[in-house]
Amino acid sequence: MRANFALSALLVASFPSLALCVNPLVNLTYSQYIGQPLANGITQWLGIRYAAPPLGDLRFAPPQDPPFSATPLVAKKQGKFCLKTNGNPYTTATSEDCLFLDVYAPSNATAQSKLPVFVFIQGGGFNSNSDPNINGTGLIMASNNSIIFVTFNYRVGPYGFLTDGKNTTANNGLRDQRKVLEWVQKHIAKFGGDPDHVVIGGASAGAASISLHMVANGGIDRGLFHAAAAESVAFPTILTVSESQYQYDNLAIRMGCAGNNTLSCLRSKTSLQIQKQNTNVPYPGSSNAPLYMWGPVIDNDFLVELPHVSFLDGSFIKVPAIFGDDTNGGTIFAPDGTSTKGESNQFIKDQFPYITVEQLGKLNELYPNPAQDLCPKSGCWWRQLSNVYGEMRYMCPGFLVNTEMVRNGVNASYSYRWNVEDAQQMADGLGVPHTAEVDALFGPYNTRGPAPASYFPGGINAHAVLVIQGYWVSFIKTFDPNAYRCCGSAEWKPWTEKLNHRLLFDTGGKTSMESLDAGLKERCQYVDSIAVSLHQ
Ligand SMILES: *[C@@H]1O[C@H](CO)[C@@H](O)[C@H](O)[C@H]1NC(C)=O
Ligand SMILES: *[C@@H]1O[C@H](CO)[C@@H](O)[C@H](O)[C@H]1NC(C)=O
Ligand SMILES: *[C@@H]1O[C@H](CO)[C@@H](O)[C@H](O)[C@H]1NC(C)=O
Ligand SMILES: *[C@@H]1O[C@H](CO)[C@@H](O)[C@H](O)[C@H]1NC(C)=O
Ligand SMILES: *[C@@H]1O[C@H](CO)[C@@H](O)[C@H](O)[C@H]1NC(C)=O
Ligand SMILES: *[C@@H]1O[C@H](CO)[C@@H](O)[C@H](O)[C@H]1NC(C)=O
Ligand SMILES: CC(=O)N[C@H]1CO[C@H](CO)[C@@H](O)[C@@H]1O
Repeated sequence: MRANFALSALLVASFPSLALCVNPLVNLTYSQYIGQPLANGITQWLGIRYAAPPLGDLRFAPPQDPPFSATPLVAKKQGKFCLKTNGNPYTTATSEDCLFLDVYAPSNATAQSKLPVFVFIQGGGFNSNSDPNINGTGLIMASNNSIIFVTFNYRVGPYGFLTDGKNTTANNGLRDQRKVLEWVQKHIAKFGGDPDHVVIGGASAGAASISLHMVANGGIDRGLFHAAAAESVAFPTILTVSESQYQYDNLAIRMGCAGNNTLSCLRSKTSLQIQKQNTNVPYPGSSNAPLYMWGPVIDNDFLVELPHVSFLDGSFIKVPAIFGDDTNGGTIFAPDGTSTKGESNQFIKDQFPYITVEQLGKLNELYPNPAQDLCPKSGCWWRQLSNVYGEMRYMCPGFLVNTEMVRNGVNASYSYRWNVEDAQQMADGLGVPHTAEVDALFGPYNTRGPAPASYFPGGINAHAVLVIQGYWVSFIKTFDPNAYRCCGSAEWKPWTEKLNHRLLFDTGGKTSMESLDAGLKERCQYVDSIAVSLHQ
């Protein structure tokens, strides 16, 4: 009796504040969605449509507003993710109808909370959705339930990046992402979020997307985001619309659509028919298909210049930003059978078709391969190629952005290296591979996985999870990674033109600041010097 009385007194006492909390049933005006409060004090809304299904005439078209629905929709299930290139055409995990987002918010947030918002752009080389369905509760709990998390799918491969230069808009996959950022502006306050405090995050092509939103339309700031945290930014080959015409023509030919009306022919096919032909072909002049063929193009609208040039020119949105990378960013991409210098060079040529033989020769000088006999389980040029590719495509471009930020007046420019070694990844020869830290940032249970065993509670790198979450939560809340950093971790000092230093995340969660060594600086100086000729 006594206990019951105490309980009801407690309920009455807390009722006024409960009444203010965001209702799990959120009215987005075009639809109402019913979220699901979880035991950990967070409510999740899964599978919210942020755009109309991109089907029929909307295939290869920019995203349109979502349709109206009168009955409230139960937001309990994630949407399917987008069709990938080189995928199994019969998989049911993906669908052409894939423009969905998920929101995670503290259940006690109110419409007045104005919580910082973290919008994460997953990677996948613009040809797949590599980490759909990230669970935001791990990072939100690391913030003591004081941030909101949004994750989403966007179109990739031909669905996101096909253009014929006449009747289609280019870069629709990036336009999907922008549609999400506009959605956040319109609706996130209804979940307790602050539309004037939006941090965009992303890994790999997601980080590349961040860089492209920064330079989009020549760097016009639409107020869609206020800080950015980019993990392993990719600077791929960027073609103009006309240079990419061969991709369109090749698909049209293989689909049996050659003729006067290729676009309506392509739109008349089922997605299964397209998926059966959704494969890559070599860049003109290369021997083999690149890892990722479809991608952003210079369309004189969304993209007006090569990203490298836009950053050099200062034509980008100037917000506090983190741009960092993993120690061995190339290992998961370079074929582990690479056993000759010729094979190494050919792989680079296949990804960067504009590279010259002189430039390849210079790269061979800068990346010698003295320890060729230490490779019993792999080709003896695998690690050499991994180093070239990892630095050209990811690490050096990241430093370029760090530097151009500062040169253009943004002092809050932070760099890092994730060097947290996991025994299995080391044994597999991967070193500390591309985007490994994503599993730590969200917590090892919360990504597509499987996360490295050492990141789980009790593992030697479990502490590194708390450490990276501390920095990210700080940055998301204050645009400074140090404000709430965790448990004795190092002060993360900003990048300066003079001090090219970065935060080093080490095994076990140890942290320190490190300066770039002379060899890395020299290699990146050369890589930067050829970036424009490579169309990066
Ligand atoms: C949802 O919001 C819109 C716009 O404010 C309003 O017209 C509509 O009546 C609301 N729906 C419900 C069910 O409250
Ligand atoms: C929500 O709960 C967290 C702790 O979980 C607390 O720090 C925060 O102040 C609460 N927010 C509101 C608006 O009550
Ligand atoms: C996210 O994690 C929480 C805590 O484990 C769980 O309750 C929730 O259902 C998860 N959400 C999804 C979409 O898996
Ligand atoms: C979360 O709470 C812990 C324990 O009170 C505190 O040390 C930490 O700074 C808090 N973090 C944030 C982001 O509020
Ligand atoms: C394509 O258009 C041209 C010019 O309008 C016409 O001469 C030709 O017959 C058309 N070809 C086909 C296959 O319809
Ligand atoms: C950046 O740092 C410089 C040197 O400390 C300072 O003069 C300048 O005001 C800072 N700029 C901003 C935007 O904070
Ligand atoms: C299918 C379609 O709309 N085709 C049009 C593409 O654009 C050219 C040039 O603007 C038109 O002539 C086609 O009719």
